[in-house]
Amino acid sequence: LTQDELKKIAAYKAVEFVESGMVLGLGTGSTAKHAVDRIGELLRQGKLNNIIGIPTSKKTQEQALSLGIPLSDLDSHPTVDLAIDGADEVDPHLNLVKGRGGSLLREKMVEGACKKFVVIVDESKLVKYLGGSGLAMPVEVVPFCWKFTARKLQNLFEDSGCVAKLRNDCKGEPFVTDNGNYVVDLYLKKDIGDLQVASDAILRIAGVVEHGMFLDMATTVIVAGELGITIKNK
Ligand code: DER
Repeated sequence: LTQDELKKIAAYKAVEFVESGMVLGLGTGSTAKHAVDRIGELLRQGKLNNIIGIPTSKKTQEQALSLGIPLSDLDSHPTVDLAIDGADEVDPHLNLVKGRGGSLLREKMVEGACKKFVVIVDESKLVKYLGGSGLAMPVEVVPFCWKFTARKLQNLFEDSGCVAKLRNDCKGEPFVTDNGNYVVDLYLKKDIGDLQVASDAILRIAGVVEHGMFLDMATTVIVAGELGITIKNK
């Protein structure tokens, strides 16, 4: 099975949790895309109805619009019944790294407002500790003096061999989020220790808007692997 087939299997399994009449948080990324497609298909087939989608990015908003999924926002629906989204990393306690797609702020707002947050991943996303994949730990920062903020972030985790890099787009320009901010990616060589302490320290830096660690937020993680599907509950 290809990685995308595994992503699709996890996504379709998550959509089984969707009931008619729900307000749904619609995730962002290649795995969540399959879930949004599936929801659109079930609506079209009449197997689901009265769904309201709360998109976590402009990209997902466009996808949902093209599928005819009725949309709204957190101002109109401050409580969300169920959110389905992917993740970049999942640790054994179901803590997540998200945001390599750049949507972490809106994702964290929507997923923080939901009763159930179902995460969908292929098995490659499982890590022993967050940052363990050696891939980016995203932090959304204001563009104003981003170098100053990036240096503070790098110094915060210097004991973990942290390198902070501004994320650029394909044209070599700074990547700009849906909210008009930049993303500084942290590359860690070692475990950063207590995640809540790390999270609080990051958010104390004035230029930081939000970070990609989603701690104690997932209620269920659906993992699709070569040997089948595993469902982990909080
Ligand atoms: O950017 C994000 O938060 C995405 O949800 C990411 O974490 C997962 O993206 P993927 O499903 O394309 O791997």
